[in-house]
Formats: sequence, C-alpha cells, structure tokens
Amino acid sequence: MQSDIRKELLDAFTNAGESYLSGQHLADLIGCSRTAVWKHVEELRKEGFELEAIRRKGYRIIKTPEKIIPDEIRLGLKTGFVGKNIYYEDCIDSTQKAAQRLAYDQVPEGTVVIAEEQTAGRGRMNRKWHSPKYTGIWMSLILRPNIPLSKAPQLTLLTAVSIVQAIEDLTNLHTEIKWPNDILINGKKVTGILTELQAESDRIHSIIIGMGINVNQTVDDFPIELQSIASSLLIEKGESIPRAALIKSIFTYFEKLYLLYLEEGFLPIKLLWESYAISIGKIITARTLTGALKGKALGITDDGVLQIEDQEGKIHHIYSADIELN
Ligand code: BT5
Repeated sequence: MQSDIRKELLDAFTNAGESYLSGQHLADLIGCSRTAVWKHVEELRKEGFELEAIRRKGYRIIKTPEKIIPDEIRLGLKTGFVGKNIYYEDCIDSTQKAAQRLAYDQVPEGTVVIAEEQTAGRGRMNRKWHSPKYTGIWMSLILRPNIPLSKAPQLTLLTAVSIVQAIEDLTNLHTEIKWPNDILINGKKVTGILTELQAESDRIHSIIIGMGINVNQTVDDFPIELQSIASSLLIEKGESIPRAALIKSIFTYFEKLYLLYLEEGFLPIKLLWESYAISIGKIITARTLTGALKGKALGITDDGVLQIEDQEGKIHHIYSADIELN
C-alpha cells in the first residue's frame, strides 16, 4: 500500500516534468490526505530524491537518485558467468555476509551481491568500511576456483588489476595499486578489496571477493577521519561516473583475467599487477599483527607474496600487512 502511493507520486512527478504539483493536487490525484503526501515526499528525500518545495506552487523533483538498476548492468553484458546472477539490495548490513550465505546455498559461480548502502560494511580485520547510499559500488562476487588454499590471495591482486583497468578505461584517471588491496588515485584510497573464503582442509568451497569503490561521493560525504586519506572518482575526475557502466566493465575485465589465470596461472596477472604497483622498489613499512618491518619492497613472488629486504639485506616474505610508503 505504502509503496503504491509512492509509485503514484513518482508517476505524477514524472508526468508533471518541470512543473510544480501542489500538495492538495497530489492528495486529490492519489486519493490520500495532504499529510500523507508530505510524509511520502519525506520518504522520497530519504531515498536520495531531491525535491524542491515552493510555497503556493508545490513540489517538483529536481534530482533523482542514481540507482543501480540490475537490468542496466545485464543489458549488453557479454560475460559468460560473472555478473549473470545479481542479487540487488537497497540497504544491507554487508554484501560479504549475504554472499557467504548464498555461497553455502550453492548459487552459481559468478553470482554477485550489490547493495546501494551498507550499514556494517567491513574491511580487513573487521575494520569499518564506510558505504553511504547511492554513491559507491559495494559488491561481493562468489567464485569457486579449483586452486589450493595458499593461492587464494592471488585473486585479490587479480581483482585489483581488473578494477584498475575498468576505472582507467572509463575515467582516464591514473590509478595505482598499493599491495595488497588498496587502489589509489593521487595517493588517496578509492577502492578496497576484501577476499574471504570458505574451505574444508585444503579444498576451497568458495571465495568471496568484496569490492568497495568510492564513485560519486563528494568530500563532505566522507567522515572527517577519512577525508585526508580517501577519495572518490567524482572528486578526482570532477564529474560523476555512471556506476552501472563501471560495474559492467569490472565484470568484463575480471572474467577475462580470471579465465586467463585458470588457464595459465598467476604469471601473466603478476606482470600486469606490477605495472600498476606503486610500492615496488620503494622503502616501505609493513605493519603486521606481530610488528612493523621497514625495508625495500622488492616485488611479489610468483604466488603473490610481498618480499621486503631489510637494512641487513635479509629478505622477508609478507603474507598480509598494511603498507606505509616512507
Ligand atoms: C579494505 O579493508 O580496504 C577492504 C574493504 C572492502 C569493502 C567491501 S564493500 C563490499 C564488501 N562488503 C563488505 O562488507 N566489505 C566489502 P582495509 O584494508 O582493512 O581498509 C579499511 C580501512 O580503510 C578503514 O580502517 C578506514 O581507514 C579506511 N576506509 C573505510 N571506509 C573507506 C572508504 N569508503 N574509502 C576509503 N577508505 C575507507
């Protein structure tokens, strides 16, 4: 019932175009009270619609939320399996959690969960991932590769390459990767990747790749503590970027690289990854759960493990860490 009124209201605004519609007129048209109209107008605002209200004239819509429409993603998508099956939510706790549940239910490989907003989006080690409504891409992809557990982190690097290729393709922005999971533009983080898996002994049941991409946020959309370290494509490019087109492009690049990876192994991905990596050859500090290590980043091994040479010339293998460029 509620959403019926909302739909009628939206239809009325669509038909009115640039003209204003008074509360009374809308109430008569829909057959409800003016208070009900006002309540639904407020609901539309919460959903991201911008409505102008002028005394004696009424309301009109001046901006609609740029929602991700799954059909728009499917339209013209040429992948074989990535993104063929989309679960779309307006608001969710975390797309990772939903994807974990779906993976248990044996959904096909390539299934994706996409949400307009996450209330409990998370990064590595349960850190918070800020995921405001209608501005970013918050999605989780379910994969079932037949690879040993130890190779799973390679998929984080593969994902990073596919996102960078899609971003550069669509925006022409120079984009860099900071090992293992950050994508930066002008030194600020625009994307984080979270790879989680379900496994029994050494057999992978499924890998869930979470991608958080800041697309159309303005500086004010970020909490103060993120404003100096995070950015969005809109901030860097100076114009808004269509999210559905970016998602489609990520699916396409991802599937191409993933099939190449399954066929030929990590080497071709490694070469691509290195061409976008910023930390290689630089002095960095790697913070792990056991402490900090400063040294020169030599590169990644054929397995995707970071190698750091310390001041004594000893080479360390880093499997997971936060990296600071010194
Ligand atoms: C990551 O963790 O960078 C992985 C983020 C993965 C998010 C996606 S969204 C879809 C899927 N569903 C989820 O629930 N998660 C995945 P990490 O390297 O641990 O970085 C986390 C840190 O990044 C935080 O502690 C903040 O400092 C910072 N941060 C939080 N939100 C951010 C944002 N929107 N943009 C840039 N930095 C952010």
